[in-house]
Amino acid sequence: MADTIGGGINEDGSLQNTLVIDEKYAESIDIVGLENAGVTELAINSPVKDVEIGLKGDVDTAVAGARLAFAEIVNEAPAGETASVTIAVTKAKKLDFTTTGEGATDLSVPEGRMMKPTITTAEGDAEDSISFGIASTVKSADISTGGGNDTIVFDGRMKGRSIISTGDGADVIEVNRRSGKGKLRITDFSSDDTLIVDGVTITTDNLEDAPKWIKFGGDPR
Ligand SMILES: [Ca+2]
Repeated sequence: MADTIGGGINEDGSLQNTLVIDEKYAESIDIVGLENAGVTELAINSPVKDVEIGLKGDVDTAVAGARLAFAEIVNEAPAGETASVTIAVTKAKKLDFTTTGEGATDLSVPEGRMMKPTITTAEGDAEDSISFGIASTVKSADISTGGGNDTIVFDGRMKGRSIISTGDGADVIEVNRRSGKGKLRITDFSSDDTLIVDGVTITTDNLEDAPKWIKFGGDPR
């Protein structure tokens, strides 16, 4: 059995962000509406598997606390809206973020370990922002941001091999690898895109200036 919990009700009666969790985990998550800040905070008190969060794009969501495994976050926001979510848990294993509609994504991971996440934002022209902060560790991420001018920032520790595809648009990828020996592959880096590594701007005109641990083009494996 699973419980469906609304993050709240809008003035027009529509349901805000929804949370679906197996009822055996119901006591593991506190849902705190931070009214003044306009944020729904999910406080994870003990490790939770298989939580599903549906983002409608109307209320920002913050997930904080203990470990998450196989969490599914679905951006259901309509075109023109942005689903904003901050994930600051100790460790998130195999997070699956997908966008079903045309809404934009603003995903921030300021801290904690993000292990093998798959993040897929809108295929269309939504302008997405994905950032991993200085207190975060990202290992072997698979990120695809589709059309639109997207921004992806890595400021923390990097491990494993991450693969990103930024699609059409003028995309900006900023990498300030704080520690770790993680590798990065950008599958579709084009003349519209900009890569900034430790303050050095790299375009298709000076790919040779990129560090060796950043590769371009399709995955040869
Ligand atoms: Ca793009």
